[in-house]
Amino acid sequence: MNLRGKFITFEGSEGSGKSTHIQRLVRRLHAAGAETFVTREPGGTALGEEIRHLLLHHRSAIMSPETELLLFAAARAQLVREHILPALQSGQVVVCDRFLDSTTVYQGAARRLAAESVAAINHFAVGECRPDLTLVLDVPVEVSQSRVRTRGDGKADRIEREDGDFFRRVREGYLALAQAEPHRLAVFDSTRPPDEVESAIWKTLHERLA
Ligand code: T5A
Repeated sequence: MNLRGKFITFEGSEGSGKSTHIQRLVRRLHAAGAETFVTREPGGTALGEEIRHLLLHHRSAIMSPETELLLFAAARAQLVREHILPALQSGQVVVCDRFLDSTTVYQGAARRLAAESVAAINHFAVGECRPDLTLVLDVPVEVSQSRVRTRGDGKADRIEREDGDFFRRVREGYLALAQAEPHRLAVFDSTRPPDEVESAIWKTLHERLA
């Protein structure tokens, strides 16, 4: 399988298993001889990590949805130009923990900002830089919340403090996106044992990107 210059993103609610499966996928990619560049959103650059802090841990909980949208877009615009495009051009496989679809779902479906405005800002931020494959890890809201609670640090960030209805809209938003773009997005039941999900992801990579 030649994955040179492919762009793979992971999406899903909090605690859905993105970090877990990124680590597992990268191990398999290295074993298969691929060079990888692994990053996350928001963040991945010095500037982006500062924006991440503002978004998730700013001492004031008050932030308008419009401000939130623009801050996520600003972090992403930097990450794309500083790291993602150069890595793709050099033939690395780029694996990113969240990308454009997070904004479509969290700021669009869940915060209910107008879909056209979200799409326009998304386009301005990344241009034509789009994932080749997006792996959506799906878990019910109750599972997501219980995994976040037992994660260890005991502290919920600004977005994790939203209520169950917000996260139901997040989940539905991802499932609707996957229906709208079935060629790019693949959904995995992430309540299944991690080994099983890992094998299903690897099989999908072969089927979609070989
Ligand atoms: N956001 C982000 C927006 O609103 N708009 C945007 O445009 C962007 C980019 C980012 C926040 O910002 C929002 C979304 C988020 O609220 P984050 O910290 O990057 O926050 O993302 P989180 O989703 O919160 O990351 P988490 O680390 O909480 O979740 P993961 O990475 O999905 O989950 P993971 O792998 O750490 O697993 C959580 C726990 O579940 C277990 C793991 O062992 C771990 O303990 N687990 C399983 N248990 C049983 N079975 C399985 N199959 C399991 N898989 C994992």
